[in-house]
Amino acid sequence: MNPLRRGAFIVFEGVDRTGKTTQTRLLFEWLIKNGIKAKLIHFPERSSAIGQVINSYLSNAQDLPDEVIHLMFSANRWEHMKSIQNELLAGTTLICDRYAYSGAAYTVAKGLDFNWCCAPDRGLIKPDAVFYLKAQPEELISRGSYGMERYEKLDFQRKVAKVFDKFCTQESSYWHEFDASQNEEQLQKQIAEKAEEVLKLIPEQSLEKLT
Ligand code: Z5A
Ligand code: MG
Repeated sequence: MNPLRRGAFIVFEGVDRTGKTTQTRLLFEWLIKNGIKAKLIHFPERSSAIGQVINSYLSNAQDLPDEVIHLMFSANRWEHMKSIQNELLAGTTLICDRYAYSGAAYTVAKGLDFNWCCAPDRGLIKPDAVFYLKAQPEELISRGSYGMERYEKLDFQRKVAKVFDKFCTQESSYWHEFDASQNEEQLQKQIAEKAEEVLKLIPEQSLEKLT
């Protein structure tokens, strides 16, 4: 591979249980099998000091004002920005399980202003592509009952879905929607095809920032 060629930054988004973690892993394995240098990352990244606060908030061990936890999710992305940039420039394709769009979607669903929610993430590295796994939250119930984490309630997930839909319409140049109600293999095949298209375009694209 051309050493000057940077890696692609591909983000997966969608409500709970749409299969993001499953599909990021399958895409990662497909890339490696096809000789592409790749790495899996995810947000929240729970191991840092900020990540541990997020973890205790999500597991209901700690309460925080909505604004504070929102800023912590964003700070958790910012603390990994330098390493993300370095990896991409070194030619590693990053497959990322949730990103800034989850940040906005979950806080807007609580009733906070959309623009206020997007503001702290402005300046983060913009993904080359967002793969939006979409299914009605009702359909996803069959994948097991909701767990104990804070946001795992149907009416809340419906509100979150509306914000993802808004992003998908607004950012249509790099958002790609997939029907998450399909089986894992069908979905993986479509995702791999789209990833191949995205990877072909990378040499022509410099890294951009979220605005
Ligand atoms: N959050 C936030 O508020 N602000 C932010 O800035 C960020 C996140 C970044 C934790 O996220 C919470 O943080 C999340 C949003 C909030 N809260 N909620 N809700 P997380 O990413 O750690 O959440 P998670 O615990 O990994 O769940 P998930 O991501 O929602 O699930 P998923 O990754 O989309 O699904 P999965 O784990 O791949 O699959 C779920 C199950 O379905 C599993 O049993 C699979 O075997 C099955 N599955 C997967 N695919 C299929 C298909 N195609 N058919 C049938 N069954 C399937
Ligand atoms: Mg997941």
